[in-house]
Amino acid sequence: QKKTTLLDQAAMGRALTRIAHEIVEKNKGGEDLVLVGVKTRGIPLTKRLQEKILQIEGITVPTGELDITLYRDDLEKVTFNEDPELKATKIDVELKNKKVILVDDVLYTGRTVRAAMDAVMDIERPSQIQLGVLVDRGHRELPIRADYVGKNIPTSDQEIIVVQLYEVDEQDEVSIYEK
Ligand code: 3GP
Ligand code: 5GP
Ligand code: MG
Repeated sequence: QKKTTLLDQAAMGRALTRIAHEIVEKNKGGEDLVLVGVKTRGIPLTKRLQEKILQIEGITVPTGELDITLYRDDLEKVTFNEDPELKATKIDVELKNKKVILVDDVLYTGRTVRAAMDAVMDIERPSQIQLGVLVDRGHRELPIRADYVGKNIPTSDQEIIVVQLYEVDEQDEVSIYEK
């Protein structure tokens, strides 16, 4: 059941605007960037960042998609050593000598990001891979960290973060639930 709203529409918008500024600052404009979204909700997030970077810098950063899914039939079940698998890729731009920014809604164990990095490396070797997430909920099982974070939300194993984006869920909201 729901506990609290952590980001409303306005706060989510501000967090993404800040991340877009951080991306262009760190990458000195963003000419050689590619934004790659991870499956469902990472994809609308890449489109929103693309639009914000266009407003800030006047350039359209190309985007791509990865479908990486953990075959967890029950998300509530405690799972160990399960690695997510790459199901599909849609990246129509050259990645060679580009800086790839992976984008996902939630960073948790880091296993999805590890699989995403493998998938990108299998396509072509970019000059750099960076990571942006809307929410970092902690509990890493791999030495992975995000370069851009919308909000750090320390969670217990009993809690899940529900991310709703209007492109998918008809509203923008991040909230915390108790299992
Ligand atoms: P997403 O496809 O937008 O990332 O995994 C399917 C959906 O379930 C995900 O949406 C994610 O938001 C949601 N979800 C909630 N809790 C979990 C979790 O603990 N693990 C995974 N893999 N997904 C979760
Ligand atoms: P990881 O692979 O880091 O354990 O989990 C990251 C992936 O699982 C992300 O794609 C994210 O969507 C999903 N995920 C993990 N935990 C949560 C959570 O609490 N809430 C949501 N919405 N997604 C989660
Ligand atoms: Mg996700």
